[in-house]
Parts: sequence; C-alpha cells; structure tokens
Amino acid sequence: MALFRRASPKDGGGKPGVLARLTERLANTRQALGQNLAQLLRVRRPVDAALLEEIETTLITADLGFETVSVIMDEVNRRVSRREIGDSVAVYAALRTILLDILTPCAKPWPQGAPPQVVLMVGVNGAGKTTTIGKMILYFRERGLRVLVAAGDTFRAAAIEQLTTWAERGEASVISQPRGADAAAVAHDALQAAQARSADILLIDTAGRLHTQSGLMDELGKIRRVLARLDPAAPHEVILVLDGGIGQNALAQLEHFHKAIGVTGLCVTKLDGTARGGVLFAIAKKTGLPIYFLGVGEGEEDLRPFDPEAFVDAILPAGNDA
Ligand SMILES: Nc1nc2c(ncn2[C@@H]2O[C@H](COP(=O)(O)OP(=O)(O)OP(=O)(O)O)[C@@H](O)[C@H]2O)c(=O)[nH]1
Ligand SMILES: [Mg+2]
Repeated sequence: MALFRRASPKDGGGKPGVLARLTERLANTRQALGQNLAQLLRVRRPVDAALLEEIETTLITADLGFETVSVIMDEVNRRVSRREIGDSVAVYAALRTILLDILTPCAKPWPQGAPPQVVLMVGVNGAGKTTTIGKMILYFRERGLRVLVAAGDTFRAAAIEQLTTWAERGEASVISQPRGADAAAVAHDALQAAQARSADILLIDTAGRLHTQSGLMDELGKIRRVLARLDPAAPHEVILVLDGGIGQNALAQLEHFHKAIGVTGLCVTKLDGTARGGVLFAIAKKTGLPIYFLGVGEGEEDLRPFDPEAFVDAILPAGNDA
C-alpha cells in the first residue's frame, strides 16, 4: 500500500505539498524540537560537555522521555568519541539519523489478511477513536475496500450519531443498537453482517475507558471472546488510539491497555496543535509496536499513514534550517 508521498519539486506550485502540510501541522513540535536544536547547533562549534548537556535538555523538554533521551545521548557520545562527529553541525545531522532509526521499526504497512479484517479500536475518553475511525473509513474506501463499522460505544447516543455521520460521508454501513445495549452484542452482530456482506474490513468503535474502570476493561475482553466465536482470528487488530498531546502519559496508557486486551498497533492523534509530538520517539523506542496512522487535525484528510522520514523531515528539517 502506498504510504504518503515525500515532498518533491512538483509540490512547489499551487497546493502546498504533502510534506509542507505536515510541517505546518507539526509546527509546535518542530518549534520545541527542531528549532531549538537548530539554534543550538546551527553555528559551527566544537562538541563539548556543555553542548551535549544542552542537547539533552532540549530533547527532554520536547517530550522524548528520559530513557529514550539517554539512549540517544549514548549514541551521540559514541559517535563523538569515535570521531564520527566533529562539530555541532555534524551533531545535528547525526541526531536526524538516530531519531529516524528509532522510528523506522514502527513503520509497518497496514496488515492485510483474509476478509473481513476485524479491527477493534480502543483508548481512553476523548483520545480520538471515533474521529480516527471516521477518517479510516474514507481512507480504506479510497483504496477500494468495502468498509463496515460497528457502533460499539453504546454509552452515549451522541457517539452513535458521530460515527453514523462519518459513515455516511464514507458510504459505509453502521451496525448499531440503541444506547445502553451490550457492546459485545453489537460487535457480534457487526461481524456476522461483515461476513454476510463480504466486507473487507470491520472497524469497531468502543467507549472511552480508563484502566481503573475494571468493568469497562473487562468488557473489552468480552468483545474479544464474542468475536473469536465467529472467527477465531478476530479481532485481527486491536488498535490503541493515543492522544499525542498528553506526552509521556501515553506510555502509561499503552501499558494498561496492552495488559488488558493486547494491543497490535497504534494511532497517535492530535499531533497538530501540540508541542509534545516528541513522544512518538518514546513510544517507538519503548514499545516497538507498529504505528499505523497519525492524526494531525479533525478533517478527513488529516489522517496520515505513518512515514518516519516525513515525520523527521517535518520536525527536524535537513540542512539545519528549522
Ligand atoms: N486537532 C485534532 N483534533 C482531533 C484529532 N482527532 C480527534 N480530534 C478531536 O478530538 C475530540 C475527541 O475525538 P473523538 O473521536 O470523539 O474521541 P473518542 O476517543 O472517540 O472519545 P470518546 O468516545 O468520548 O471516548 C473531537 O473534538 C475530535 O474532533 C486530531 O488528530 N487533531
Ligand atoms: Mg468516541
């Protein structure tokens, strides 16, 4: 599946290019990380302890997390002592490759298997689950897939309406039951419908929940068991939707959800308007889980298949010109 294009000279005229739009959306993270590093490293100077300390502080401030930063700094130090890095400008270039290397293992194409592929979307309240599903409906439909959605958030009538509005835009059918219904029953009906209608992909919305709400966490297990009765391989994917704006807390959420339901991949939302996008490096380093999509806005075009090079280019431009 073609992931999003890198910027090319053709992007120059008229409509801003894909990379330019991503750069604009990630402006706050670019400022926190790229511009601060560029300021520090743009003027050629020798690498000394004070400079290394300033780099470390900048990385921590940009939400990369202590552990990830210490791995990065170890690598920078190694390269300095091997004389691969001679000055501040070389440090900037090295940081770009080190950061890219952290993200690259997490860039995986969307997995494909025998249809219907069942995708359970989970996360805390307001993380962006329903919006991401809405964008995914359009994304997969554009690629010729038959999409079905399940309104598994049965707590609020508004949640069902929100999902239905997105589904109408994407000409996808919604399987729902009245508010208060059993979410596992909705998931069961939806998979039966997906099988009967030869859908390619079934996206199941769920209510937001916290790990402290054990009843709600158990409900995810029930959904899983009910789905497996109809297809032992279902759900094929359990996607945790993380709000990128919460910084390091995303890691704690991930741990809780992983323990409760087993997460197979991630979508990180709301990377627009936050300076905390550096958390992506911490997520990648600590989990190694596939990151399938980034959310960089509320519109349908604001779902980006994860492209580490484009992400690094957007927040840490080549040529030290942030
Ligand atoms: N700026 C921005 N806003 C987003 C993004 N993704 C979602 N939102 C907004 O975040 C708010 C919450 O999104 P929802 O999709 O309703 O979140 P949810 O996880 O389904 O929430 P609950 O169902 O209440 O748990 C909405 O106002 C969305 O428009 C994003 O990538 N960028
Ligand atoms: Mg929702």
